[in-house]
Amino acid sequence: MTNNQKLKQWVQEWANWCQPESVYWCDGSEAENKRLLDEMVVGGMAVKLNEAKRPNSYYFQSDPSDVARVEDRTFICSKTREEAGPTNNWADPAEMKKSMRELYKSCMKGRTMYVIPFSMGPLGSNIAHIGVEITDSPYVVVNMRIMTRMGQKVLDVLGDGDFVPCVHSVGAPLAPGQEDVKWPCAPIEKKYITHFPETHEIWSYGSGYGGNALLGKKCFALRIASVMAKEQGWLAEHMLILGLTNSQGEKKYITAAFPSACGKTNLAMLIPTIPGWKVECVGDDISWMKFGKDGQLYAINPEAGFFGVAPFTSMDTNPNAMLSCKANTIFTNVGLTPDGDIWWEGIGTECPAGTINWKNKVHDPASGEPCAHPNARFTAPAFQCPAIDKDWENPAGVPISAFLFGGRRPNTVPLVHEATSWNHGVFMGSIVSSETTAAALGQAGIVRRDPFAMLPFCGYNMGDYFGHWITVGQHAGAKLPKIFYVNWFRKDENGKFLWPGYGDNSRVLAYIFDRCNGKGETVETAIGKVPAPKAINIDGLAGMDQAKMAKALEVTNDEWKKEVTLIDEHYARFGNHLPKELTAELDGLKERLGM
Ligand code: SAT
Ligand code: MN
Repeated sequence: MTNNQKLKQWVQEWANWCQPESVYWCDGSEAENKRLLDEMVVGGMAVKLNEAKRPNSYYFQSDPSDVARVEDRTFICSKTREEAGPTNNWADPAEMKKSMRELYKSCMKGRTMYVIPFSMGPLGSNIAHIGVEITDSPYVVVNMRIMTRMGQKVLDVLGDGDFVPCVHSVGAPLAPGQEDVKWPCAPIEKKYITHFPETHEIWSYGSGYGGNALLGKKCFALRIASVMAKEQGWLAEHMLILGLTNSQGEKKYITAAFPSACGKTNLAMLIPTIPGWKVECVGDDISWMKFGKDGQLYAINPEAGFFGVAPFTSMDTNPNAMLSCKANTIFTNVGLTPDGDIWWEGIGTECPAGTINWKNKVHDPASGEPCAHPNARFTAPAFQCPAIDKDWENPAGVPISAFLFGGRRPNTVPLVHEATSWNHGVFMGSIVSSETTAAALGQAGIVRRDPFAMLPFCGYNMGDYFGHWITVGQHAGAKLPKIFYVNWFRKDENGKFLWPGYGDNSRVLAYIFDRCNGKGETVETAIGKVPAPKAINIDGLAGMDQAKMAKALEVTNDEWKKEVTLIDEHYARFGNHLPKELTAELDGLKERLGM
């Protein structure tokens, strides 16, 4: 319970408006969790998995229309369109609130309104922040319990302090006697994921899925937090955090930002192939960073669980992720085997006959339809990861030595290169890109910019966000992390990957570690420092030789001249919001390329 008057009043007002059957304050206890899950099993929304195979774990199938974040229904409602910038959907805050209020009117009829107090980050950490989500979805409650610290203990820390109010409804009121469906949600044209940067509010309507509904994640920890970070002088980033220990036992922490489908979760939980080295996971998706008194940047993982893509996760590709979800896990839109366990494409075993697909039909491998939806997810507690770092919940955070940016590029971008200055590193972050691979995603071979991997997650004008990064570099007494750009996905002239990736990425991490200690030989190029020949350890790496390494590390001025044309186009979007420091970096690159 709480004496926070602002919170009580806010809950009361929304209860009056949404007209739920009852209001329930979540305490976060095991008993409460069990009760909600049991109720969903009885109601036909969830299946309890085989206790012997997958203890305390549950299976959900979403509505086929509600399977992923909906970026074209996501809005940044700042006062002006310019504040939202060229990369966000904008709507006028007053108008958006007016039309959404109509949608919310009586929208919880026949349902319970749950109040979820949650902390993003370890309770009481001075880098953490508290939010409260009201929702009519018990699925959201049980997921938020894994993904955040949640319940009474959060109210105790909150006291009468401030919180980020998050309003959520699946938008499916029940008339008296009306039977509920398995996955209530609203049609796409009624879905809204909206953010109000001036007032740090989040309103979400119509979807029950992932980042649309678990409002602590992308909505708060990235979109609203990026706004707070700019106001308050810190960083809220779409970055994994890993601890890297060398064979002498020395440890450094690194964060890394990649667009989707670049193996972020795999890198965060990597098992090194170089003897004696160790990678431990602090987080796989989001990093909040603040300067300590010593001038170091300290990072926390604001989340408490992994909301991971299931398909193609296996004991081969990511055993730590597989072991993280061996119990106490919620699975959404994967396959359900006849013996009450889960299955998905690429899990590493044959699909048992009679497995039910995510659309609740018996899976027919001959049909060409996948058994699991490509965006099927597991929600697993982070502490269950065998490679979890001992300091992953340290309220002080972990000190960051290096930032990595990267993307999926079959050409142009070398395996690793290093920024020559902070501003140069910000330039690297601002041009992060991936080349589209699947024709299904539109045209293949198109370079898409995803600056800092924040394109769908920056809560304000992206040009001003670049400016914030420049400002961070000017922090008095800062001991700034070194900045690197990696590309695991470069291909040779026959379309074969030049670098094996996965556990062998530890070889690149080891080089970066050495660079942070002032070791590791480099060669200057137009785009920054690349490793000298033999600076990356390829001992025992089958199929690799110095000639192939040279290809992986090659910087070709002709390719970069083409790239610069693309960067010019990309930068043009930001108009006078583009920091002059970045224009200067691009001019410097052009000059070095002889343009
Ligand atoms: O659905 S989430 O936003 O939580 C996951 C993702 O899309 O990256
Ligand atoms: Mn993400």
